[in-house]
Amino acid sequence: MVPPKVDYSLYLVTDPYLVPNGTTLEEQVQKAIDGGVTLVQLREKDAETCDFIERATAIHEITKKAGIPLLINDRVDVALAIDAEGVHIGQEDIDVATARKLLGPDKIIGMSVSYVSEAAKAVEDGVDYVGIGAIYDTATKTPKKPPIGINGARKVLSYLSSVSRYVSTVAIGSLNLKTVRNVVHLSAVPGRRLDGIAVVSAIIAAKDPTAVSKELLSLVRDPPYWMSVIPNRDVSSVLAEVPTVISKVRTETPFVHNIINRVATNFAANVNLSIGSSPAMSENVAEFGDFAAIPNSALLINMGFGTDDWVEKYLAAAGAYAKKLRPIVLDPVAAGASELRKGAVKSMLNRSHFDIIKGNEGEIFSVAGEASQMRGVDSTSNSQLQKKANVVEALAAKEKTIVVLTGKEDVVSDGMTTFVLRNGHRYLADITASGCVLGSIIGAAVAVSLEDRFLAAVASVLLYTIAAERAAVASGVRGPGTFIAALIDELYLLSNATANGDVSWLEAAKVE
Ligand code: 3NM
Ligand code: MG
Repeated sequence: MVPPKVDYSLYLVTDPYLVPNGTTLEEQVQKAIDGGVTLVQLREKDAETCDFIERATAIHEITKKAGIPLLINDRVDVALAIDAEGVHIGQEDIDVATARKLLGPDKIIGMSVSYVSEAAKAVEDGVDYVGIGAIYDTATKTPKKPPIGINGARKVLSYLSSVSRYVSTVAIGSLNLKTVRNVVHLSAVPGRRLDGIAVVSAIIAAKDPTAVSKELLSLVRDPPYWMSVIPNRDVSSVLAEVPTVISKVRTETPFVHNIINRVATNFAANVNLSIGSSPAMSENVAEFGDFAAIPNSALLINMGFGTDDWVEKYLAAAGAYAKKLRPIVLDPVAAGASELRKGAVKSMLNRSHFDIIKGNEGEIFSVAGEASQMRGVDSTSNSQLQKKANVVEALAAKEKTIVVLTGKEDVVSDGMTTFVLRNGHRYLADITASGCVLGSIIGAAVAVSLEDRFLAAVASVLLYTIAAERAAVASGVRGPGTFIAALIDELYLLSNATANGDVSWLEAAKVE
């Protein structure tokens, strides 16, 4: 007999201690099932065997009526006693072979894994699914290992995609309304994604388990806007749309919330104004939610200053914008320069999605976990450029983002299409914060072009680098100081010209 295909989308794991006062575990489970839970695991760490069996019988009545499987945590004997559909076992519990012998071939056996090595063993032992975690620290269970983050889940999925037998997967550990979307969709690798999520407190402790379950299920099933990439793009069709984005910035006045270092603040605000966008420079968590609720808003996180609470602050801001489905640009300033910065970038990528990541070669290579090729090498040789393009494209695909690598040549990729842009001027390297303010322009552009973030990135880079070329030869420009003023002027002039239908400046674009 072929076992029925199990739906792992929303897997409820129970905990008797987290049930709110005035209700029962049984009632909470019923309400959760009403909201769409597809699988239940009864987890009773302290119950006497007779009580465990009694409760399992009651819960099994509920799950049978709903037509969904009930698994028992750890206790194969309890599973046998009530003829449950399977068991979930931990790394330190009964071995899979013994469990399989006792339960037979048709029961579901799942196991907790944190690493590829544990997943490999579980696959070899013949489990039906693995619970990958803990993704994040959780108050529900004292962790034996450090949390593995989205990247840890990605590694296990990547391994499982190479295995011939299909082993199902759920992620566990602080999965809730805030974390589920990123964990499920960002962890996906080519040809493989999580089959679902396992949740304890977010459902069991909820006042309204039905509503929470419904919402969690849609977060698991419906891919967010940033999962779609436009295929088959060519240079001329993207270039043709550049003026639209630049005009829209002027006509729609997007709100760009810059969390940016002090060195760049004034320059960035002036640059935002010059192209028609409306800047705000706020680091006060209390107003992030209000800003994110502004239509046409975008957030720029520029990691220029490594202050004590920076990651928490950035993540609070990112969470506020993600909740409103507004775009977030990350500028991982000096990402590889210290252990502090490397760790900060890692935490950010494990906790948030970014719509566009912009940095120079050293920064982008560090974010991608690649050794930078910068020092002592001619980075403009063809093989070096090819390597850069490969790193940018792979990072964009992995993080479901647009990556902009700035330098003598700028490289932009959505993970599928990669452009090399060759405009710009040497003076950009002679002034401070020239990279930072490009982030502010990208913020404005992506705010009005959420459906095409690659275009927003290309339009931003072209506007900025062509403005720099023109500013460098503008009358009165004698060096970096006068160049800054002329750059702001040129951005202003080009933006206005574009909005008035004059796009002749774009003929200078060098894109391939
Ligand atoms: N197992 P919550 S984490 C039961 O890492 C359990 O294997 C974990 O609870 C593992 O959804 C966990 O409330 C608790 O964070 C998850
Ligand atoms: Mg266990």
